[in-house]
Amino acid sequence: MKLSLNEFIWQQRSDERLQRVAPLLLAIAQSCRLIAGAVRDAALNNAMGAAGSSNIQGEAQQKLDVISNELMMAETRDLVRALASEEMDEIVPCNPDSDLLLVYDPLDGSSNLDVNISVGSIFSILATPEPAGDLAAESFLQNGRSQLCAGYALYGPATMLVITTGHEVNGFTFDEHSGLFMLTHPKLRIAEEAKEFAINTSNARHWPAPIQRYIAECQAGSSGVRGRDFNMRWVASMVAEVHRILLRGGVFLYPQDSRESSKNGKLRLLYEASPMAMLVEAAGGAASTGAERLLDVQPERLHQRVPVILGAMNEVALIEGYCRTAIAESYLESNTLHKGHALLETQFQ
Ligand code: AHM
Ligand code: MG
Repeated sequence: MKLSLNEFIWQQRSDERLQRVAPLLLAIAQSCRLIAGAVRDAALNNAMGAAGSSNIQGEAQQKLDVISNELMMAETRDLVRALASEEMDEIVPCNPDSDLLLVYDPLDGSSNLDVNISVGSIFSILATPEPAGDLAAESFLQNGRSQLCAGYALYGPATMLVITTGHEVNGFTFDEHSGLFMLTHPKLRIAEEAKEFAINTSNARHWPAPIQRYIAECQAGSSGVRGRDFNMRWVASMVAEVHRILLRGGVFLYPQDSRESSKNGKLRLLYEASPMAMLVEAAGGAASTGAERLLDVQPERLHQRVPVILGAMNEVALIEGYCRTAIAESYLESNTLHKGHALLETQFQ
């Protein structure tokens, strides 16, 4: 017999983090259920297309971005001290009695909406650093190791909720008949070796040399140094890519590149990279910027971007090795401490 999310939480009484976030997690699950419905029925409800507004990064918001953001906020605001979202410039103060913070991307991959390809929601739950009183955006600037719980909902052929509190990753499938999320994918694990890589190769000419080297070696397959063939996938929905990696392995890269607009990559640290890194590590994989473990990155701004390399442990280690070799070579060439640090910060951060 499959457990519902409620029953699972009840069964995991010794997981203190899970118990602490349980009411909020159930509210997030409810909002994901509502977002799934909004996505499914959007064309019927005149909810497709641009909202006519843009977010803090200047990206055009879709109507569904705005709807999803409001659904997540409405369901969770009584249970958190404050929340922050990809779709809102500033944090939103909520219940002063709560000791939890929620940061989320309500609808990731929304450029895929018009073509009916999988999208998702990503969330991260943090503890408030201050026991009481007002909060500032700085309260959210905690590294990924501080997350109490992270997860995503995938709106694909089935709606799924995948969560972790750090020690294992569990996947729940939404059952339309009962209206419950049921545990269908317990204890997901990522194989150490990978047969698939995912990266937007249209950016190849802008990538740093270590990323170009790694992808060229994968593409060379059995006739190159890797001695075996790799497959490639790119959905352009991070939730769908991470979900595939949790289920059948592989590696995902969204590196920084040489263009000013992408010098820290595309993905945002607090509500995209950090929660996915927590999930991937809890499933036995690894997540890195190329220069350091993703969960160690100290956020400086709410909406900051970060390079992302995540998935199979051995592949991530190999890419990190290439990045470190390049950093060391540049450092030796430059012959000055200053340039070495600058390279570390700008090229591989
Ligand atoms: P979004 O938050 O504006 O949807 O952007 C994030 C998405 C990720 O889901 C995905 O990995 C990436 O952008 C796809 O980027 P690209 O357009 O380069 O394919
Ligand atoms: Mg996003």
